[in-house]
Amino acid sequence: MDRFFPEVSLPIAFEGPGSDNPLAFKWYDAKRVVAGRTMAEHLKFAVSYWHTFQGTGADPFGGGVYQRPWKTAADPVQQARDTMDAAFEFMAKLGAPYWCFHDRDIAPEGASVADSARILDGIVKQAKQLQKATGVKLLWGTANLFSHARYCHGAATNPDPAVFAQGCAQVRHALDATVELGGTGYVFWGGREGYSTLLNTDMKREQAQFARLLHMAWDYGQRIGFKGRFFIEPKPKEPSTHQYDVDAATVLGFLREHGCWDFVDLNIENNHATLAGHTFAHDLMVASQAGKLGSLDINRGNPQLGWDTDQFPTNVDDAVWAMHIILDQGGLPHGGLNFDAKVRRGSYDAVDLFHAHIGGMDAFARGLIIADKMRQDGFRAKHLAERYAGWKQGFGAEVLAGRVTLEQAEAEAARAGEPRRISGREEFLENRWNQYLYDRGLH
Ligand code: XUL
Ligand code: CO
Repeated sequence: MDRFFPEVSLPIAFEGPGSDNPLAFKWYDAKRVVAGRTMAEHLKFAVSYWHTFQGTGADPFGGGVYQRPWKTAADPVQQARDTMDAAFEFMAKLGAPYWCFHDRDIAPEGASVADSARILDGIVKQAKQLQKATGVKLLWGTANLFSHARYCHGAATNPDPAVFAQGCAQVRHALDATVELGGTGYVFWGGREGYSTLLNTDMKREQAQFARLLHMAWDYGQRIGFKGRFFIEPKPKEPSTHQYDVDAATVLGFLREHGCWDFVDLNIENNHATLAGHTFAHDLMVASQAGKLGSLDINRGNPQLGWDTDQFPTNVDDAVWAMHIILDQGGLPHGGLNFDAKVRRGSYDAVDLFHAHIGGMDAFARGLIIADKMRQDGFRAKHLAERYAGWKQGFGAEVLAGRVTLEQAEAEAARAGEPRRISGREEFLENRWNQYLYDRGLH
């Protein structure tokens, strides 16, 4: 298997934090046990097919710049086959346990609905064989309902039911592919499920249409034996001016309103959370506290640019928060850590793809080690327990149990007098946080 990446030999090995080898892991040691499970069990990394193998380096100011050896065949189906071979060669050499795809990343669209389904089925057969040969598994699948011109005004939320039907056809076959390849999740990211102006848009109607698609897809999934979960991936804007799935809290409200609570969890993406004006940790926490954190897209944004830059996750701070929240909720039974990240336009070489993924895997492995240590020490839990101790007994506990009226609370205020001011200790906690990250030599 040295057809597309001859410069890297199989597989990338763990060499530890002292290693200078750029093609070795410094922290990610698949077999190492942390918090009772191996790193491989905690860190279900997934390579995103669209960025890593179909990315061209194009941006709004210029077209593609990469020259990928798997994209030379003139026939689009042959090119798709070569790309699939390249993908599994890369993932096997990297030691990535999972992958994720959109239908149109892996197979080109055909001349008709039936033709597209036939092409996709052929590529899925090839992928299944490659999964078997390499041991790389599918984390989740999805349908691209945003690139084709017909989806300009949305897919499920389109004013034209004929476009809705086209979207359904794609979702059906993408679900078939996900089941065939053993995926444990299926993602709905609403690329153009939003609007540009209220002058031509009925938001309530459009959101009801999207809910119908979810119900129809879940019903179909159950009939074909899909054992995983649906994930909605929130994002506030881009490409739509206003996207309906703004952030975790908005999607949770949508799920409750439209009867989708029981079968849809959330896939939280770092760069989408920051576009919504939150931190990654905020949206992860909102989803997790609702019991709805299903999976993560772990890229990062860029504070200077302010759009969806989808950079590789080298920020250990974000990784610590993510792994802390995941450990607190006991893992991600159906989801994992999808990169959804692309190398920069100027990172032309295939070896840059290795550097990018190795760095991301190491950042999250470090995040796991540090979060585990914080949790063992009770760093956050102890502070929270102390801070909210007043609500555990006496007046606080009575209020929460619903046994106190507004007048009784007033009587308590009069009795107890002016409360003592209690510091939130924010700077102290930030210093401690940095000690865990930088000073304690955690290996
Ligand atoms: C786009 C994005 C998508 C989804 C899957 O911003 O994040 O790639 O992850 O459709
Ligand atoms: Co994403």
